[in-house]
Amino acid sequence: MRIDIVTIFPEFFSVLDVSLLGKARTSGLLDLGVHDLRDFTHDRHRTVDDTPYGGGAGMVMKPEPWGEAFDDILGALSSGESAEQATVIFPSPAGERFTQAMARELAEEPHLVFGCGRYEGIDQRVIDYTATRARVREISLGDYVLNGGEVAVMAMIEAIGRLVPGVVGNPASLTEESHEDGLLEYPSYTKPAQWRGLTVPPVLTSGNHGAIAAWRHEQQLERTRRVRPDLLN
Ligand code: 6GU
Repeated sequence: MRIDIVTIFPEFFSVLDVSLLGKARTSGLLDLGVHDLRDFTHDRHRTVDDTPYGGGAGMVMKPEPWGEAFDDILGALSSGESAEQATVIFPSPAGERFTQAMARELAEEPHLVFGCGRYEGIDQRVIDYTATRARVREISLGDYVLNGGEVAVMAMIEAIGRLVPGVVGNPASLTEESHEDGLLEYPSYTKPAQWRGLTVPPVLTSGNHGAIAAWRHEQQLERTRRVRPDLLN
């Protein structure tokens, strides 16, 4: 999978060098390009924002640098790929809600491009124009506001990247996670069996695999009812 990120904070994404995603990059499973939006400006101050038409608080990101950045990324596609095969994602608290199902869907895509907005947002024409060249989605992490899209994109890339075949060594560990079956995960335990006066639930050391599976499912239901009843309808 090819991933391009456009941002005014490219150094933010250096953490993608480490851990599982870092390994996936080294092995070629993930091909990541981070682009500095300011490299597509032409003025001395490398300006990326301006005051909003119609007035109001804050600044809006100017369309021209975004246009040039996407021309560069979508115009220089590898042989065989056309711009329509790219999915451009704009992280935004005004977008559709990011879910595990969406992560699974996006993990199938050959090319994702993330446009990280800052300030009060990006000039709407950037989104409208890009939608004439590629599939565009505006996606939100949840109902709260971040200063910019960078942290949200990091979360999305981690959720999507781990679902790309080969990135996670043991595929079984992907299906036994919270949200994969619509329920929260059951609690986990390891050795020692006794720790600070707390014991491991006896069923887990019983060797009875049917009883263990039943107990884990009951724990999933109980936890989900208690903290996320909205998942149960
Ligand atoms: Cl994707 N971006 C920003 N700026 N804030 C958010 C968000 C995204 N998701 C939740 N809050």
